[in-house]
Amino acid sequence: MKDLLDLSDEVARALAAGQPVVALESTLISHGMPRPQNLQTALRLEAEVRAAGAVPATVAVIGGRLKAGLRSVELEVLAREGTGVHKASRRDLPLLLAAGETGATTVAATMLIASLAGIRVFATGGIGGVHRGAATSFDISADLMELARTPVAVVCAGAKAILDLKLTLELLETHGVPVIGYRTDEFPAFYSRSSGLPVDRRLDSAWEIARVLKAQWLSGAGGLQGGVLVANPIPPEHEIPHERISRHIEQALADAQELGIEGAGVTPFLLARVGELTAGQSLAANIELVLNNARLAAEVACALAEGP
Ligand code: PSU
Ligand code: MN
Repeated sequence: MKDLLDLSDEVARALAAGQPVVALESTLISHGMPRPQNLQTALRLEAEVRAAGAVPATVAVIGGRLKAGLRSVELEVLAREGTGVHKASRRDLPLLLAAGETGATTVAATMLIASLAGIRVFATGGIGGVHRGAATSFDISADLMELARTPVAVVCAGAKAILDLKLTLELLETHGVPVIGYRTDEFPAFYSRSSGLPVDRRLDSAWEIARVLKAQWLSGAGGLQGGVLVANPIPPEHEIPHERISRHIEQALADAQELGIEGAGVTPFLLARVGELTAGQSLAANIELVLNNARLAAEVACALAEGP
């Protein structure tokens, strides 16, 4: 698949020189946020990574090529087309490549492409997980299976309460994915800092996180292959407390069910609906938490690049 991968010049140079690089996903641009905040956020994310001393590599599939590091016109296309471009998870990649099509990559597909490129650290907003009612719907995000198999650290603000967070953590444990809480003992719930559910280990510095990544991939353990989840709570000043957001989430879930929304459409629908119901407050929180994740990811990438 490496033959199908294009790195931007900047990303290629940084990787060759062993400099820190942070992957960014593109589904959050096309399917996760409305215009015009989506493009603004994509650009701010890249700036945030640079300000922290790393090189950003936004990932997507453009015209049947895997890309790490997008040109601004490519970012603009994803932002403008929105849900008109494919939402590309692992299973979609061969289909888009064969057809020469364009797709915005989810956490799963971004991890896979980052790993092919040799990028070890990736910042997103929230990961996909086990949906509520998965016992009958079987709706479990491919993000979890990718975390099980692909050696990339994913910095996120936890997972949204549109999901079943307890089952999401159960499945991560089953698949051997360590869950680190950055300056927290609790797995954060995206808009809210707490979920009442514990992380596997609290760590208070990027340096300590980098040490776990080295242990995971390089240690005497022979190199474990999977990913690591780094959960970074939304900054307190931008948090929407659980009591305030939960009724909107319940409403959005009920609407999705009534409209019969299924499969890959579920997460984008719920995000957009919660955005409407909170009159944009959830979007503002979403933007702040993803910027916060880009900063931490860049710090971790810098610590990782510093060697032993
Ligand atoms: N969660 C968010 N915002 C997002 C997504 C998840 O808060 O934009 C996107 C990510 O790209 C994630 C995908 O990988 O949704 C998960 O989709 P699904 O549940 O269909 O696997
Ligand atoms: Mn799904």
